[in-house]
Amino acid sequence: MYLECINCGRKHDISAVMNTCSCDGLLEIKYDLSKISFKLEERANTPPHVWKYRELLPIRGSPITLMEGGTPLYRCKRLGEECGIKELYVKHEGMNPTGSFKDRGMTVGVSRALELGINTVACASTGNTSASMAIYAAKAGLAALVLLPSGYVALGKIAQALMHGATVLSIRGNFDKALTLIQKVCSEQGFYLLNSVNPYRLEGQKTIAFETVDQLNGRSRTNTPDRVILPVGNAGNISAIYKGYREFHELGVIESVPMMTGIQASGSAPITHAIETGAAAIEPVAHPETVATAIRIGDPINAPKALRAIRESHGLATSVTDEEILKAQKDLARLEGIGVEPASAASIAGLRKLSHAGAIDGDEVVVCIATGHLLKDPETVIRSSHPPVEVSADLNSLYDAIFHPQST
Ligand code: AN7
Repeated sequence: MYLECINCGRKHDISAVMNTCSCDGLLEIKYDLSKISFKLEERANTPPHVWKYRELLPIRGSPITLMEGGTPLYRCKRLGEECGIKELYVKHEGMNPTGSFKDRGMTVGVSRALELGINTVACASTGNTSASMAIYAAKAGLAALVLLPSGYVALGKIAQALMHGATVLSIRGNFDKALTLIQKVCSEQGFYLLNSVNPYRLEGQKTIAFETVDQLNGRSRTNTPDRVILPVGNAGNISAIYKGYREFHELGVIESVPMMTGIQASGSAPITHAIETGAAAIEPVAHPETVATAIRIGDPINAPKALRAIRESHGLATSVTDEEILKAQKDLARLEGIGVEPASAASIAGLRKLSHAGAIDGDEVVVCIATGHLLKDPETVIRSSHPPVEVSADLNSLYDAIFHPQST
């Protein structure tokens, strides 16, 4: 194993504690795949979870694990019909221990912090990263420091970070500002940074690709989706999932790599903008805004990796409005019984938009990644729903409310 810069190609020893190259480029963990044999059939009886794929992960000792991964891949017929897609699946990452995909990255990242003997882990977060880091730090006995953008983090996520014992600070500024600050604090204090600029995080998250292949195997006409659609914020997950598919491709487990398709909220869509204009690099959005606070990010740190993932895989990017996001959240909930937070619903809103525009073929096997659970953000649901009707505790009033709702 070694670290390789995606910008200048320089290789660094795996023991180096660094998140970016001396040229400032992003780093990627590389394996000698010619020495690794991986056959799905050989472990058909092992249920999917992150550490099922451990020879493709960068931790050799026992990891800090809370049984992350192994999330359901649901076939969604009703929603598929509505979106014009014959074979649509949703991978519900909200079924992880803290209710988001971040757990896959944190089991690897916190295990790495322990290997290095660092006793404080830290991150900036729109919420889910902080919740996830807090549970793994708790399990590992490490101190956790979290910086949140004040006023823009969903309630459930803050509750998790607090309950699991992290030091939680809200800054008067947005996520991009918080990330710049925490990077400085980590480099000055020797804390271990667990944002997705850390390549160990992405190694855990790439198992979404491995599991999807595992779960489609024998169930669909192909073990590889034609297209993967997911919300993009700091752009780590799309980069990680693409890396996972490329590794499986190189190992001969799959025959093709899916078209990586990123969806952003229209108020914070620098990656979509770069894809649409063909620009080599993103132009940061100074004041990102969206109801999907998880992806309220204007200057995604993994943009170079994400742009490469989308372009190399002949994928797409688009942006969706808050209204489209909230409608998709409701549709997924009511047509399929899958409850997700707004950011996750962006993938469905993007699918619908691209499909209706004719950019996605109805015969493609499509997998949408539902990145976080509905209960992360109950306040947005309450704001967009009619409140429960209060009735007197007697049968007549109850029947009145059930059969003549307008009179109550
Ligand atoms: C539900 O928690 O950035 O593109 O600090 O929570 O890999 O950043 C969350 C991101 C999508 C975007 N869906 O993933 C954080 C944070 C949900 C998320 C994303 C996030 P990336």
